[in-house]
Amino acid sequence: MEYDFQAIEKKWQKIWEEEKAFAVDSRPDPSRPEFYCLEMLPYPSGRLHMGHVRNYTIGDAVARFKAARGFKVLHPMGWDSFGLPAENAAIKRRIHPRVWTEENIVQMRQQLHRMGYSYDWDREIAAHRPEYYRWNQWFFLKMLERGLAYRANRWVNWCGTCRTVLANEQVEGGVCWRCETPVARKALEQWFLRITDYAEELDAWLPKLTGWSERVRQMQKNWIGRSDGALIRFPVEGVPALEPLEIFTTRLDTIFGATFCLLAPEHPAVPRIAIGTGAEAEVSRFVERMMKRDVARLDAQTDDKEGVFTGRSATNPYSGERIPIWIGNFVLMEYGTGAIMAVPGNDERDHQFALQYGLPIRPVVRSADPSVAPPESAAYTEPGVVVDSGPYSGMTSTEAFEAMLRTGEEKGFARRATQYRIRDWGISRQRYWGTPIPVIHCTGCGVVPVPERDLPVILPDDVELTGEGGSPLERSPSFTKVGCPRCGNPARRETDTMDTFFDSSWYFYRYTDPRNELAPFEPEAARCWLPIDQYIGGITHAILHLIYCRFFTKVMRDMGMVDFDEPVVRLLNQGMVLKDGSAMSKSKGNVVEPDAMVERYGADTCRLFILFASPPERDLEWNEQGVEGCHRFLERVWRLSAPHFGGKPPAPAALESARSERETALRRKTHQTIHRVTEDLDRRLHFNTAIAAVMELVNEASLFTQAGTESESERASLREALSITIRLLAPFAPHFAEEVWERLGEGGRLRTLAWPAADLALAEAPLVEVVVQVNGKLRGKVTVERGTSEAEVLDRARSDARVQAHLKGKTVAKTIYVPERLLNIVVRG
Ligand code: ANZ
Ligand code: ZN
Repeated sequence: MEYDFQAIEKKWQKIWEEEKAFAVDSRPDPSRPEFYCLEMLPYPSGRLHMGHVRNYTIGDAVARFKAARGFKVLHPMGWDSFGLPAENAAIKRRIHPRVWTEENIVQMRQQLHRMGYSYDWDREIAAHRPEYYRWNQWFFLKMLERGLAYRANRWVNWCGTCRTVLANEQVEGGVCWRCETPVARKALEQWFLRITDYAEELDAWLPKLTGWSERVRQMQKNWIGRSDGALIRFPVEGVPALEPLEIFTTRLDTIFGATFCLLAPEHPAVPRIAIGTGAEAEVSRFVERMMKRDVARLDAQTDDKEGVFTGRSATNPYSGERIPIWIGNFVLMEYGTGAIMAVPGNDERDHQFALQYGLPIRPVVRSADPSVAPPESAAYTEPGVVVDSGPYSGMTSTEAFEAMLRTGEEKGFARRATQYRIRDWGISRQRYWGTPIPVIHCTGCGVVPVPERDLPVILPDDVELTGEGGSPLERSPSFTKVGCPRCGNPARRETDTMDTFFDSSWYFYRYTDPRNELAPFEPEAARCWLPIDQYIGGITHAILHLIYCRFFTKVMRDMGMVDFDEPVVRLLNQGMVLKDGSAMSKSKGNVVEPDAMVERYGADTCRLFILFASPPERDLEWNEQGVEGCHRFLERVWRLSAPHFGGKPPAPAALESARSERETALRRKTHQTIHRVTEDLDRRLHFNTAIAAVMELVNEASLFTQAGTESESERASLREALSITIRLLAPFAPHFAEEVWERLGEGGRLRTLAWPAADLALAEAPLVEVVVQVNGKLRGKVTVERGTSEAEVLDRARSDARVQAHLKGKTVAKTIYVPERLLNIVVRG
């Protein structure tokens, strides 16, 4: 009897489908607590890759394990189906994005099906369908009402190849994240979401996300970039119409060392400041040149320092000193106030700038340790002791900061301020394949929201996609021409569509109530399932997606839609799948196709290999020998079980009479394995060690089988080992497990059976082996009962002949005892 994995996998997939095995309702069930297990939904490219397979295999093992542990598990799947690739395919192959996307979904659903994942397919959603994206539009309108969505003319990052605006997050090292074209800047009216309103809370909650890795929390912390400092006003000389220059600093303690001020090239004072100084021409040439850079240089550290003098001076409100105002390339308009005081003696960038233009350098903070000399040709950037700073001299940096702030607050030119590096989220895309932003532009009324009853604003079909310039929707008169909902006059529809990160910011709420036509979801349904108990996805989403969905949840909470603060309790970021040491990619030619692997070895083998080969957070090296090894393991379990197929399970009473040494040993191993696997899955999701434990049990069961079974109780102990093996394998190799289970005649579906419980009394090893050393060298071993005292172990050790030989004629100075492991006897003489 062969292990015919293809027939078996088909059979069980069909049964699960017919039995709607993984469908759940949202009615609370006191006997089964809810567990929401979620994997990040894929973009339907048309082909599942190994990264997906790993992500979803981990999720499926969690879902199946939790279900067996008595939870009612929500485990849904859907499609992040709006976005650029569909549009690019349309341009290249003249196929409508909808058709292309739907075809891809059919294919990928089929591939997921073949893997045997336990999804509740009745809850499937797809972002590009009007019944989904109408709720994107609804959320947008709610945010508009609450002042969280707004329009602004902003410098945006523009990718000339993709012909679209890029979010800062989509610019990587100055180039487009997708096509690597250098990013240019462009001024455009854009829609923004005021995520900065939540910056403080998004930051403050990070330490409470204890089910997230430190790494992801740190990445989010850096992205949010909270910075505590002060805003100081410097009056500008000679231009009475100009407001005092406000600067943001985290180092108020250094203000006596400010030898010039710097403005960002985009600073609003720049166009006027140089008027009448003679510096106008040079300033405007410089600014023009600067405007050609991309917007997203959040890390300007590496830029060469460049600047120009404006011809004007400002007054340091603390020292009364007049200092020149320059414009500098490394000052960002997007951060703080876009203006800084430069302290070249204590800030490295300012130091380089001062050297370049011969500006004075005056350190005002030194090390608190007087023997540490100030650096020769660099800034002393640490906090320390303040010097040459009038009444503040001699204070520590912290004391000086606080004292200066108090003075400045009293005199009205300083205030405490916190800045965040995170920017408002630009959601406008000049693209076709996305959610239309539901507003109408009317010459009389301005921006008018589409009334809720008119949702969804349907994406029109009659749009020619050429890949040339501008927004495709602009070219669809049937779409753009519309009556103003307020005054009825002819008006024009907004043609921007939404960033697809909008779609994925709340999709996991929709799964709880996917067919609701009156609301994005029923609060009851969301309350039943959310927050997500276990979320699994790639580390690439550590920042964007995972900040946006936290933001959405907080907005929904403030709208009264949910009553919790954070959407994800436990987060697992699985590692990558590598081949020959690098990520699988078409260009490297090292792609392993899931379909081919499933064809050759079966889904269960692939799943088992993926879970066994590496702990989930680590990278996994694809290795076909490893896959074969897993396949042979399943075959071995099959062969071990086959003689029991069709037989009758032994009566449980037979187990109770188990007496012989080998029976006890096997039963101990069986229950130890239950215990280990359960702990590994419950606590750490370490499938690899769990599977290794099952493999050990299978070894023992093989040896036991080889030696033959004589009594009824021996046969019962072996059957126990086998049936436990099958049950423990079920989350990893579910088709295989169900099939063997059925053939063993155990009755019922494995999937509906509770997880086995370890009998801890049986699992306990009654005897332990203690290594005995004399002066650190191995001299013997003694077998003692658990819990034996140190004195008794020493006694037993002394009675061992080899140990005795080494103790002869010496005195025991002391003993070091590691309970149940090791006894080291230290002797003298
Ligand atoms: C004077 C000073 C002296 C500063 C010193 C630092 C060290 P973080 O911690 O990142 O918030 N800064 C403020 N706005 C800026 C902008 N728009 N573009 C570039 N730099 C800007 O950094 C805050 C510090 O970065 C501020 O404190 C300011 O320089 C600079 F020894 O003020 B500091
Ligand atoms: Zn109007």
